[in-house]
Amino acid sequence: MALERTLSIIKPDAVAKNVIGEIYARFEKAGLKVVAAKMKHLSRKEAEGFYAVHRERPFFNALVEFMISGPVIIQALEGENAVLKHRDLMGATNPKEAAPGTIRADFADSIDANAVHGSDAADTAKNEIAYFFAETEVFTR
Ligand code: RTP
Ligand code: MG
Repeated sequence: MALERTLSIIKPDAVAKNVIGEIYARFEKAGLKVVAAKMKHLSRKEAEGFYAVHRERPFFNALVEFMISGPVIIQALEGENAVLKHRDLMGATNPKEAAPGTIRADFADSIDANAVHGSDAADTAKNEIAYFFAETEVFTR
């Protein structure tokens, strides 16, 4: 299995709960390395652009409002099978359906405020990493 990268966001609810370190520890224990990272308060335009694929969905406006409600921590993670590994750590989109021990089961309150984002495939990961990071801001480790 080749090394892969994925884009991860610790959403405003989890930043507000002060569990950034606990979430990073889960990445590290699973063998995922942080190869890029920044804290940012997204503009409406940035959030709308990032979630453009969902713009026709009924939850789009609520999603954008939530993502700009406070600062987020954005990182690129690298490891074997990183996209799937990261999604396994996150758990199901709705925390009520997330498996015990997953980030969303432990830290998320609702399907809207669900603690984390993760890319859903290798090709979307590439685009999402480029959306937030210049090539010089992503490091080989
Ligand atoms: P994410 O993109 O944030 O990692 O989450 P995901 O892949 O698990 O879920 P996705 O289908 O991509 O949806 C993006 C975010 O929109 C919100 N959502 N709300 N009310 C709803 O039915 C609904 N469905 C999705 C969630 O906050 C989800 O993370
Ligand atoms: Mg998604």
